[in-house]
Amino acid sequence: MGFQIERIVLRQIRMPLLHFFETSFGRTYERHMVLIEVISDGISGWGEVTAGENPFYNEEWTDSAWLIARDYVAPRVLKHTFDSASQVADRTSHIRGHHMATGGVEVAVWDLEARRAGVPLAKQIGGASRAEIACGVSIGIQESVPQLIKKIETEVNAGYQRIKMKIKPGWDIDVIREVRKNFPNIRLMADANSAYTLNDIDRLKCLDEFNLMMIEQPLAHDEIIDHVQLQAALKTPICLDECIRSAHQAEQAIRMKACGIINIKLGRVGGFREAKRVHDVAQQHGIPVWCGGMLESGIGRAHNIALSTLANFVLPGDVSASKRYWARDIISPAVEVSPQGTITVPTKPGFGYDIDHDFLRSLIVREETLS
Ligand code: OSB
Ligand code: MG
Repeated sequence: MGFQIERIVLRQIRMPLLHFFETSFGRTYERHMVLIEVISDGISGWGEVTAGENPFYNEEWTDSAWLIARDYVAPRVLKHTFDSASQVADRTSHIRGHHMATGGVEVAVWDLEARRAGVPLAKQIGGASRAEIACGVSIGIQESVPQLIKKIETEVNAGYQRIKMKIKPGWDIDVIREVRKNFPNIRLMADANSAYTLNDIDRLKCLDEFNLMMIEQPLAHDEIIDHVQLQAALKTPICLDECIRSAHQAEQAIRMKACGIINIKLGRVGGFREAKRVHDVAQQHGIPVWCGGMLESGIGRAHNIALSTLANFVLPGDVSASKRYWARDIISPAVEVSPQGTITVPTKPGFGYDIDHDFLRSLIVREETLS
């Protein structure tokens, strides 16, 4: 049965992080995220735009996402009759880039569809292949090596199944060597967020000795071919993050042997429809995937949990407990991780957590209703 979206509410919220998060492209102290509520027949679906505060991870940021969602996505989605949420992406496929803004609306409609059907979002997207998902953590660049060692120890003791550390030129070989000395057997990986070029090939080859599970996005954010050359020179598998914005690019990267693993982020590929396609193409080629994170609030986190239940999400993702980021999350209960490093997939309809509306209201920076 078809449905129409009668109203879309955009809300920008501000959430200070408990600890700053530093990558090769900069530090984040607080998040400004755009939340999307889509309403049909008195039922609401919720989504989160995963863009950062600045156009440094990709071209999007909070303000661009607000404008794209308001002026280009909402008019194409409002009052249109959809037979299924998988059709939403077609309405915005003429927009170049801005996948996080379009994806924020798309995932909200999937949540709405799941609630209308009375089923968990994980089931609605064709996942639910597992009742719990495996969790890793992403640890930012720290002020000192001892501080990094301490953080890793905390997370290993909490049960997380793999540790990802951020690297950049000058915070790489010597730091990883120190980490390996302290933790010889943990599942460890490094994420460069595009901080290197092919001129650094010898430096990157040095990382082979540390038995890393993978090196994530070492080279330019839009450069698949250079990764082919680097992968041929490395024993460690390359995992692509920034480079993979569509299933087509995933297939090209895999066929060219630019990577052995793919990190799938809902926002980066524009929502569940394309994320499922990336997942499927990787699965057909025997390439494992895992779910990346963008320092999401509980709403984006819940969507990531649902995504992680697709069958080929066989590696621990960057989906971790709410309390690692926030003094208080906007969902209830907060996302919790077991001592075995797993999150139990919720079984309620939709994304499966309650929204703490009073708390959410207190975080709002701006709000606009479109109908
Ligand atoms: O490259 O995976 C990344 C955070 C912001 C931007 C890019 C990335 C990240 C993370 C954090 O690694 C993942 C998380 O804990 O949400
Ligand atoms: Mg990354």
